[in-house]
Amino acid sequence: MIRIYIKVARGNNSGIALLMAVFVISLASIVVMGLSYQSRFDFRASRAFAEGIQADYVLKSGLNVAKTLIQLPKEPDQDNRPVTQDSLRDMWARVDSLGPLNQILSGVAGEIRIQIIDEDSKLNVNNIVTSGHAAPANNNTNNNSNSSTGANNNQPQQLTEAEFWQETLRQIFFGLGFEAESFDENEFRTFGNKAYNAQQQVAVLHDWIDQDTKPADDGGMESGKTKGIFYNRQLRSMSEILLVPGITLERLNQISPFVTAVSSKQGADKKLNINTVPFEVLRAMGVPETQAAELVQERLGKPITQEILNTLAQLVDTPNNPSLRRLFKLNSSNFSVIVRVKGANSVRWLKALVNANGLPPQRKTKVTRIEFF
Ligand SMILES: [Ca+2]
Repeated sequence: MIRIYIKVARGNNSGIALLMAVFVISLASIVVMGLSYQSRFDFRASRAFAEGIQADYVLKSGLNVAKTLIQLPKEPDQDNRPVTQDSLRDMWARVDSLGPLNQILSGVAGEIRIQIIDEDSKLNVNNIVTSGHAAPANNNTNNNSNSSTGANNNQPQQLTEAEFWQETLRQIFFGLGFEAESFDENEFRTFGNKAYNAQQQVAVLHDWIDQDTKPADDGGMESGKTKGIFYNRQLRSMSEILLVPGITLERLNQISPFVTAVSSKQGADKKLNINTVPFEVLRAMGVPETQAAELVQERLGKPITQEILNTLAQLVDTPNNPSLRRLFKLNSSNFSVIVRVKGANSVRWLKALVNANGLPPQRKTKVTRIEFF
């Protein structure tokens, strides 16, 4: 038995050599595969890096194109009369509908798109607070609840501008169907996982912005317990609105076509541009539906002028609201610019706030905020 065993063992020597050869070849293959993976990875990393550098420059070029579009003189109206107002007929408003802009910014790998949004077409949420202070404690509850119907008040009390904007914001939230909601505490949707109804949401926004630390009228919730949650200053961007209790990501998306957040330091203007303001905001401001629809239709052909605005104000001004003439203007001074570059491996974004001063062709623009994504 022993002899047989040795024989078998001796006979296996050549087998070991074969096994060794297979092992060495496998090892070499693994090393080669590893090296080729590493080199492919390095190649991709360097390509992504180069693309990133290029994209940054293209994004900045896109921003310059956008600034030029905002400064461009306007096309004459349908009666061939000169136009100075900023309206949705302008090139800046239509640039997104043209599709990718690779013809303008040629020689770039990837697809470039630009979108310019007039921030002065929207209600600036900072308007709901009087110059950073708490609103005067007027007994205006009756006026507020009746202002949408505008009836049954013998002596209508004139709303302050801040109160008027509070009521407008309430109407916008109400129109979007804001109701009180509670979310599961593991969802982390907003502070306290509670969303508020239209009236309370406006009060909580007021709490966040106003300088005092007392709860605002009509459902505010600021107290000693909420220290650090309310910044007690003006909101500076739409992303910042997410910090306000009750505002979930979904609600932010819902309000962003109608609401903006530009602080006084960033050049905020309380007035809205009547040539770009959305139908929904006109309605929330108390403009009757028929007039709002006519206005939106008419301004497509020729922009609203001061003369038309004065006539409109005579038609729709109500005694307890500040005059429409004081709330509207004909040009815009704040524009959001969004530039997107879609490369082979990545998509890069730029979002900027551009402040425009003066009327074209002498208009000057200045970037007051810039973010890269
Ligand atoms: Ca406060």
